[in-house]
Amino acid sequence: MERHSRIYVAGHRGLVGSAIVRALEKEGYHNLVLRSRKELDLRDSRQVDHFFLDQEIDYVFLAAAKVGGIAANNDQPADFIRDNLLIQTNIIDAAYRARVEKLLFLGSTCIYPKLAPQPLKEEYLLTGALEPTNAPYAVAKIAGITMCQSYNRQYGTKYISVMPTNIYGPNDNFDLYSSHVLPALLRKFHEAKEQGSPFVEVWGTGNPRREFLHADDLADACLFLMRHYEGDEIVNIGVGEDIAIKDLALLIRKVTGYEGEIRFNDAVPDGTPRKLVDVTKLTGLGWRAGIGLEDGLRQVYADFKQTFTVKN
Ligand code: GFB
Repeated sequence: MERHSRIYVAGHRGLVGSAIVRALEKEGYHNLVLRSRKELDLRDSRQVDHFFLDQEIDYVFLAAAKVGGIAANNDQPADFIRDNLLIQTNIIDAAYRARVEKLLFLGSTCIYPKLAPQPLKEEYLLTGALEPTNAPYAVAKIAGITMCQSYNRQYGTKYISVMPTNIYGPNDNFDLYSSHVLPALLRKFHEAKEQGSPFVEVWGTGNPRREFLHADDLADACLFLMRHYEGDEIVNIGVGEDIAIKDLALLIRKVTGYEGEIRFNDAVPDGTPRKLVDVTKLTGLGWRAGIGLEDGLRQVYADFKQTFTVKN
């Protein structure tokens, strides 16, 4: 990637896309092409084709997706599989026809089998049954990976696919129904402290383990891989350490300064018991995460307190 390359970041207002834009701008890439959802509906193939033929894009970071936490995934399976298949298919195909130089596709660690051995190695893809709460999302992401590999094989494109673990950071979704666990708990503990509530409800048993990577680290890894990796094989992006949800809740209680009780609601599903990625391949290529969880949480909490307002 040259400093003047035309770089399209799909999904630039989201948690991941906005972090990629920050990282690109910080490193002097000044020819970014960005379109809001209103300006370009990525689910519409005609709009996407026209955009690519018109814009002469050199590089694509495909961070646009319909995403959500366990409840949203579980309740809206059709929306998750349809929107993600449409968005990624339209972009991957239009990018090929517009002769884009290179494309980076963002997947997710939920593509791995529910009960795969831990840590999750890249080769475990398609070796077992998926976690049912997010299988439609995972199947769409697996289709995206296979599309990238197939276009490389048949058309000689340079498409790479990366599998980030659970991401957190600025511009996250803090809606209590559709968000992921970390922003949900930050908001719940913050509001419980403000309102003097005696307890905070944490979904599930608290036993599942998750790995959390700051979006700025993820963006840095994406730029690194865009510049230094070429190949069909997927690459995990993570920190190599995980934490039980119950310990995450304790850490967030500490960061927010809340002193009340934590109650677990095991009527809500736990989802996958554990999702820790093996980052051997990525560290072998020369990249390592730099932001520790507690530091990252403090930073996101400070940002949340300044910027968050309840809509409606
Ligand atoms: O982050 P999360 O929604 O998604 O939930 P997944 C992780 C764990 O935290 C689950 C528990 O065991 C939840 O039950 N949890 C506890 C909570 N309290 C809360 C809460 O207040 N809100 C939420 N959301 N969870 C998603 C997938 O799986 O992860 C997506 O559905 C995607 O497809 C994404 O892969 C990264 O980690 O279970």
